[in-house]
Amino acid sequence: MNFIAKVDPEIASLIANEEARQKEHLELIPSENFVSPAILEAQGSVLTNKYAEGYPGKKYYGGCEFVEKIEEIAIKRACDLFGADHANVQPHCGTQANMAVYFSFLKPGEKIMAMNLAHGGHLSHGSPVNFSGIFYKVIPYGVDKETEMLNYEEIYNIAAKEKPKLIVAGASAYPRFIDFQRFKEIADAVGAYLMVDMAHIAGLVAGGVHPSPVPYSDFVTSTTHKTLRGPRGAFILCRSEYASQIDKMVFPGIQGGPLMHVIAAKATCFLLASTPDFKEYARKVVENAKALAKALLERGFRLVSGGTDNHLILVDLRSFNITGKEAEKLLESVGITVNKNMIPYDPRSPFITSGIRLGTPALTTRGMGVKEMEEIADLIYKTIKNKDNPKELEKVKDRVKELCKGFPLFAW
Ligand code: DSN
Repeated sequence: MNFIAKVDPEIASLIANEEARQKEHLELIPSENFVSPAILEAQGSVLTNKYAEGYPGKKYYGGCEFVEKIEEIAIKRACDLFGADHANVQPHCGTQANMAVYFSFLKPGEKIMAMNLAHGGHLSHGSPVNFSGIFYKVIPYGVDKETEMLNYEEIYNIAAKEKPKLIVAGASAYPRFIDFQRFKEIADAVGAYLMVDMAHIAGLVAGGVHPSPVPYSDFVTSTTHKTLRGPRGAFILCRSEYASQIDKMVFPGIQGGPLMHVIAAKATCFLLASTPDFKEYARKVVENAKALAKALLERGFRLVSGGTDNHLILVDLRSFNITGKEAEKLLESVGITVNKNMIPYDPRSPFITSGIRLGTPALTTRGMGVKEMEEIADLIYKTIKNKDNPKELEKVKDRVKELCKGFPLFAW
C-alpha cells in the first residue's frame, strides 16, 4: 500500500478503512469470502497491462505468449476440477456468464423458466429489472409454501405446460441441496436446455459436499469469488458441442478484452480448490452452517425450510418483531455483517424484508468452527433481543471485537 498512499492518499485511506472493517467484523454474507494472498497477488499483477482479445492460439494482439499460457492453464484446471468438457474463463461476472448462455441459444422473446427471485433466485434469472427479464419471456417457479423447498413435481407441471426453451436451476438464497438429476429429467421431458448457475455452491461442489450439476447440465455458469474463494469473476462450463457458440458469444459477442490478471487469479483459485485442504474447508463450511442453524433454532429463530444443507441460512425474523432491514442495520452496529433478504411468500417488500441471509464461507476461512458458530448465534440473539438496550449492545460489540482478534485475517 506504499505507492497508493503516496499517489492517492484519499483512496488509500478508504482501502485501509475497509481492511480494518473486514478484520473487525463478523462477515456472515454467504456470497462473500476472503481470498488468499496468492489470489491477491495475481490480481494485482502486471497482467492488468495486457490486451488479449480472442482465445489461446487465436489472439488478436501481439505479445500474448505468456497470457495465452495462463488462460490455457485456467481452462484446463476448470475442466479438471469440475469434470467438464469445455470452460470459458473470460466472463467478468456471473450475470455476463448467464447472458452469454442465453444469447447463444435463445432468441429475444423465447421462454426461460427459472427460480423466482422472491423465493431465492437471482436477478439474472429473469427479473423484470434485469436484461434477462426484459429480453425473454420468464416463467418463474418457486418453493413449496409448506416445506419451503423446491417441489420437483410442481416444476415439472409448469415446464410441461409452458414448454420453456431453457430451464435455469440454481439460487442465491436457497439453503437446501438442489437435485440436478431431477432438473435434467424435467428438461429432457419438455425438450428444454438445462443451465445450472452454481455460483453460490461452486466451492461446495469442488469440495465434494454438494452434488455436482456438471453431469446433468448443458451449461453450468458460476462466479469464482463465493464459496470457491477466488477472485471476483466468473466462468462457464459446457459440453463440447456448445463450446464454439459459447466462446463466440463471450468474445466478441458481449465482452471485449479479457481481464488477464483476473484469469490468472482464477487459475490459482482452481488449483487451490483441487487440494485436500480445500475439501476440508468445504466440509467445515457446511458443518459450521449446520451448527449455526441449530444454535439459532435453539434460541427460537424460525429458519426457512427448517435448516440447511449448504453454506447458507435464511432466517425468518417475524416472531422477533423486527424487519430484515432493521436487523441488518442493528447487527452492523455491533460488528456483525449480514444482508436483509426476502423469505418465500414474504409479505414485505425487497427493501424491507422479513428475513436475513447468513452464511459461513468467510468465517470458516478465518478458522472459526462449531464453537464460534454457537457463540455467534447467541450474539445475534442478544443483539435482536436487546435492540433498545444500548448497554447490552455495547457488550455484544466488545465480544465481537474480541472474537475477531482471536482469528486474525491478513496475517501474512
Ligand atoms: N449478489 C450475489 C449474492 O449476494 O448472492 C449474487 O450475485
